[in-house]
Amino acid sequence: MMGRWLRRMSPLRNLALLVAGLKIPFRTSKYSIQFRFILAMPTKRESTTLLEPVSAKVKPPPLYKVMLLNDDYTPMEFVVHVLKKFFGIDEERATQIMLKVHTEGVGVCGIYPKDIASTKVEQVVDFARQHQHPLQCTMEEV
Ligand code: TYC
Repeated sequence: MMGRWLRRMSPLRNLALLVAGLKIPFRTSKYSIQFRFILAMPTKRESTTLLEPVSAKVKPPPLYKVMLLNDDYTPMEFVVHVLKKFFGIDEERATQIMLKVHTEGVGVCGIYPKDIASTKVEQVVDFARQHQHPLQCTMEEV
């Protein structure tokens, strides 16, 4: 009996709650409306969930190291040029990395988010092929 009355009154009740939540400041000529949170007992027809807990677990994006591989044909000067042009490395550091690759077989040029790393790999391989060098560049998650 009371439940049916409450349900029938529901739109009115919601309006009353909304008006109760309005705030009209005195000193301005124009009205501004602010909505406050209203704690209300939900009726049967309304959703009972007002606020849901939100998961705040946000992982940083995975990083990838971009590497050069050694081969017997690509000129040393070309590798140094690639390191300077695509990875912003200065001459001295580029020479060190090139020699590391030459002696150890592999060396890291930089560490980037996935899409940047794959763009670097593509740019280096394209550039090497344009100059007919077999230089290999690859990436691997850190
Ligand atoms: N090994 C090459 C040479 O002797 C030089 C080289 C260095 C090639 C690094 C590739 O990633 C490389 N000319």
